[in-house]
Order: sequence, then C-alpha cells, then structure tokens
Amino acid sequence: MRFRRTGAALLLAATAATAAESPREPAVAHFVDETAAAGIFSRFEGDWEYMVGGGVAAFDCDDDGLPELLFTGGVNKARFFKNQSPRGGSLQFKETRSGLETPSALGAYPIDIDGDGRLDLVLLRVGETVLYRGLGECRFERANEAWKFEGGNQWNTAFSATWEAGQAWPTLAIGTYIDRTRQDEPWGTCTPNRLYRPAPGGGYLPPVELKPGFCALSMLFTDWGRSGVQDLRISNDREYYKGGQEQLWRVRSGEAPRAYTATEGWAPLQIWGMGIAGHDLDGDGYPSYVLTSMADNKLQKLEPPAGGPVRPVYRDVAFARGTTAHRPYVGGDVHPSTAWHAQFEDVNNDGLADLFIVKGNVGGMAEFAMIDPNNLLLGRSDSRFVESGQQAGIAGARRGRGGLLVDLNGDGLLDMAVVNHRDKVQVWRNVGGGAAASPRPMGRWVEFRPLQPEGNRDAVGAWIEVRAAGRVQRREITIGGGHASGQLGWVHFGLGEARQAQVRVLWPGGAASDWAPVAADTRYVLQPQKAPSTWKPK
Ligand SMILES: [Ca+2]
Ligand SMILES: [Ca+2]
Ligand SMILES: [Ca+2]
Ligand SMILES: [Ca+2]
Repeated sequence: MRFRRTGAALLLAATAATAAESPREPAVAHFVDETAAAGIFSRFEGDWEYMVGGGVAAFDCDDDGLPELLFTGGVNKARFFKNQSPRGGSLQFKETRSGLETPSALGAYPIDIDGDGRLDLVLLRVGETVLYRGLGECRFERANEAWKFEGGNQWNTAFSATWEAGQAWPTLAIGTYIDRTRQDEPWGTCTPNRLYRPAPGGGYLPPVELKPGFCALSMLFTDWGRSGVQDLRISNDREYYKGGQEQLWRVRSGEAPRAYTATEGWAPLQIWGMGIAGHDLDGDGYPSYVLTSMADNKLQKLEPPAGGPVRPVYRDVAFARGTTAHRPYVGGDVHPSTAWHAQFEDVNNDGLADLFIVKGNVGGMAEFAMIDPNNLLLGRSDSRFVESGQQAGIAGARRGRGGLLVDLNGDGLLDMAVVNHRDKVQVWRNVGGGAAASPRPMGRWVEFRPLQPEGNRDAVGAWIEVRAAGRVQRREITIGGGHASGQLGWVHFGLGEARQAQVRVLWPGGAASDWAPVAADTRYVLQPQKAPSTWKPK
C-alpha cells in the first residue's frame, strides 16, 4: 500500500507541465471495415430481454499473441472466431467450434478463474450466468458445477472481478437488470446484484446479495483511491430504478460489502448508466471515470485529497474536457445520443489516451437520435478531446452496443470490434495514417503482458507505469467495465516519437518493481523480480 501512495505523489510533479502547452491537433488514425473480408459474421438479436447487452470478448487462447474474438448473439448462439491474421496484414478469422456457442448470451469477459494459466470465460446471459473453463487450444467447457458457482436465473447484464488479499481465486461480481417476470410493469423491479467470494480450496461460496440493486449495466472493480484495494463501481440505469443512484461498494477482505454513503463523500448521481471506463487522464495517479448514458456522458474526476484519507468525491469534467458526446456529430439528427461501451486507449500512438464510445438507439425511441454514430475522441495536448469518428471512418448508422479496441493483427495499432443491436457485428482494421491498400504506421508503441506465477496470473489490480518523453502514463489492470465486453491480453501504450521508455509495475499487494528500460515497438512480458523479457511470436 505504501509503495503506491508514494508513487502517486511523486508523479504529480512529473506531469504538471503538460497543461501549459498550446494544443496540437491530434493525428487521425484511419479505420477500414474488414468484417466480411475477415470472415466475421454474427448478429445480436432478440426482443425485450436483449435491448441491452450485446458484447464481444477478445482473448488469445492459442498463445500466438493474436486475440480471438467471441461475439454474443442474444437469441442467436454466440460465435467464436480464431484469429489467423498475418502480422501487420489484413484481418483474417475463422469460425471455430470452441464450446462457448451458447444462446441467450449478452456479455462476455475473459479471466483466468482457476489460475491454471488458461483463460476462462464468463458469459452473462438472460437466465443463468455460465463460467467456462479454458481447456487449452481454444476449447472450453462449462464449469458452474465443478466450481460450485450458482449461476442464477436473472437478467445478467454486468460483470467485474478482483482478487482479494490472500486469495488464489477471484471474487466475482455479477450485475443484474430488471426482474424478468415483470415485463408488464418493469419500473422499480431492479433485482439485487451478487458477489461471489471464493471458497477455501477453490470454487465459490453461495453468493452474497448486493442490495439494493438499481439495474446495473456496467461494473468495475477499480482502485479509485489508490489504497491498494479495488472497490466496485456500479453504473445503473435510471430508466427502471426508483430511488436509485450510481454506486460504489467497499469490498474488503473479511468484511461484508457495503455501499459508500454521502457522508463519506459519495454524492448521489442519477443517469442512464450503461458503461464505465477508467483512466488516469491527468497524471495525478488517480483514475477518472467515463460513465456513458443517454444525452450527455459523464467524466468524473476525483477531488484531490487535501491531506487525510482519500474520499470518493468526484466532480464532472466532461464539458471542460470535451467528452459529453451528447448528440450525433454527423448526419444532422439533433436528438440526444444513447451511449453504451466506453474504453480509453491510444489509437494514434501519440502518448495521449483517446476515448471510444459505442452508440445506438435502444430500439425505436423517437426522442433519441436514430442515426447515432460511434465516437472516437482523440486526446489533445491541452487535455481536451476532439471528435475524429468521421475522418477515422467509423461513423456508421447501426445501433451499437458493446465494443472493443484491441490490436487484432499485432502491428501496435489498435483495431476495433462492435456489436450492433439486431444487426451484423463489425470489425475495423486500424491502418494508421494510411489507407486500406497502404497502411502506414503511426507513432511508436510498447505492449506489456504482466504475469504472476500463480493465483492471480494476469496481475489484475496491478498498475503498469511507463515513463517516456518526460511524461508518465499508467494503466490499471482491471476486469469488467465497458458495456458487456471484455478483453485480457496485451496492455498497450502509445509512445509518440519516443524510441525508448522505462516501465515499472506496482504489483497487486503493493510491491513495486524497479524502473527498467524498454524499446519502442516491442512486446514485453513483465514478471515480479525479473527484468522485462521481450516476446516474439513462435
Ligand atoms: Ca490467438
Ligand atoms: Ca483457467
Ligand atoms: Ca492518442
Ligand atoms: Ca492492429
């Protein structure tokens, strides 16, 4: 714990200079829709119980360094596609039998639950949530019974996980939506969320209910106050709760979970909460959080603690930073937007985080925009964000829900996948500063895979810090958030023009590694008490 607090304070000084620079217009990364050519086809369909969700998961289950894709299909079966893309080339996938082909799925998150080094999958479904154990070579089998996991029979719409102190298995949080039996009068029928803690020796204890539930559409375990422990943020849909609000649950080892209160600084906020994304935007060590909603989206920044314990006091800076994204930026529809998945990544590798927001009308809500293109907001050097969706080539007319930015062809440029409601999914290849026929690299980058020897193998809860060109960037390793969509794998940092950088890891539990030099355009495996080791495809 102490390591972390010290690190955060030191870095304040290192990054304070950025605000004074005059803004540079960011370079636009170009995206090319390669869905059909890549061999990807899937549709998310269904009525009432599938109006939310529609997620995609990215994870590398054959250890070639390229992520596979699993698309949930609503009433259709989920579809799994093995990644066969040539490195740096056009996207190529092949639908393969994985064991994950379940209907009724609306969200998917990869996670190594049993710590055997093979990724497992959590599939959120209308009905039972199912845990799938990875068997290797991209085969999976149902594990609810083996792991004593009670999957319930709810409308399961959100997921996050953390490893509590001393535990080899993760604590799982499942968010639920409306009471499925109350479709005629759904208002005020939000069902409790559930927290599953590991049983001694593996598997799960019966779930603890997180009450009241306020119709959760996104959850994220995140170390918001840099205490060394991840608490649970829940974003809730005001459309269906009565007397509800956004929630932050204190989840501490050996204690019953409890929601933070207004007395502790957690101010009531009512939004149509759909997705959460966190990132340390200011270099002060604390993550800010985007909360997607209908009309204006929120960007919550922690009030700097003035001595004493850090309190969960947030102020909205979305307007000041240019991230409200409250109505379509092309197409002329003046109605407000409906936003779902949110994710911070650096798509143009300039060292500044960018913000991806997937949008789409719930269905036929005429008071909201019908043509509501996804946003790709580029971070600018003056800390504001500027829209690039149209120039980037991603401004479409489909009703988006889940999505991901993830490097699908291993070239250090983050590509894009989106699930659309009652429509085809889409994948785009990031061709940098070039075009479809002539991709051109954009900026430098470095990617990391933190690995621990056992238990929490993927180091969920760790922070990776990268120092380059006089700035420090940092990322928290989390599982959850976004909208119904998860990924686990290489952690990407844009480096601008820097050819060298330094990296260190604040491991879960508080130990900090020493700063170590790394070269741009390279992938490294990071392990405790070892120097970074370069990774190359077999
Ligand atoms: Ca792979
Ligand atoms: Ca596993
Ligand atoms: Ca950027
Ligand atoms: Ca790429």
